Amino acid sequence: MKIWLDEKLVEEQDAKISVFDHGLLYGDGVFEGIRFYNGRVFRLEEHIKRLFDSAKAIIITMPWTQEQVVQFTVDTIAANGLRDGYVRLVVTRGTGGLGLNPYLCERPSMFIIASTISLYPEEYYTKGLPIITCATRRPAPSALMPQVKSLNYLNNIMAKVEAIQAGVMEALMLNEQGFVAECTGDNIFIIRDGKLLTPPVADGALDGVTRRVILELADQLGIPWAEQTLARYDIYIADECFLTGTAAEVIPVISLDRRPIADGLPGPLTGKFIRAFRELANSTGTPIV
Ligand code: PXG
Repeated sequence: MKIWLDEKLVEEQDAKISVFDHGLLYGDGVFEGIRFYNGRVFRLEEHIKRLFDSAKAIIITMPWTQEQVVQFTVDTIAANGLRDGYVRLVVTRGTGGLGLNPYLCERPSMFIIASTISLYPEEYYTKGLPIITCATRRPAPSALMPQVKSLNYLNNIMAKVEAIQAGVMEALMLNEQGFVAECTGDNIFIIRDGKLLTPPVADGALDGVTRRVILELADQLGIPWAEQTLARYDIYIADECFLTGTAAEVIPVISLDRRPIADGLPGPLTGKFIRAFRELANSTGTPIV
């Protein structure tokens, strides 16, 4: 496997970063996960823009342009001869001393891994996913901005552990006020009386690229939608529920806290979104050349 590291492609065994890198020492950095389908990278420019926005928000000055990073990403996928898969970009603060001060790190590091990812077994896409509410809350936006896709995922990992210990694969995370934020690596949607609802980003969700795609598809399919603060109650009484994310794609949720959502089967509009998403993902994107 060939990895992009800083300015060039290197073999996997040579893709190493310093133990003094602040990405490792402090989780000081940002990342992106992007999928490619059928020889095209899905929403590549949008993901790279979010990477730059995340970097800017934590005062990392990118030494590359967005156009360059788009090209590096495509080059890394092409160098590995892949047409379908997942690409991870990581930007760290770079190497510095022991001590938090980011200004003592000289230059950010970036590496790009082109591989594959599978978050949930295939059967869950047809049968649907049971989820639980976890006790671990999303950090307040005043503590960690939810829009920043940072290397600080301990909060989400602890939530994921709660899910696994409860015997399911995903957990619903609430914000400090007790309203629905998102899941550990996915945004959440419900359908109620024919209307699509998702919490606003300000309630503690990442501004997901897949989330934006779903809202665009809702417009195309003529399904009304709104960003609305949701409580667990709204999910318990929903007609349908699904999660979205680059890794998860679109996946039906069939129960929350062992309470079936509607009749406990994936809903018809969810199926429509899954099909529309797959069609779009397989037919659009930046060509890998
Ligand atoms: N919320 C969180 C906290 C995320 O980390 C999403 C929502 C969905 O955003 P996108 O833009 O992907 O639609 C994410 C994205 C992984 C993995 O390794 C997680 C994500 C993306 C790729 C891989 O579990 N999370």
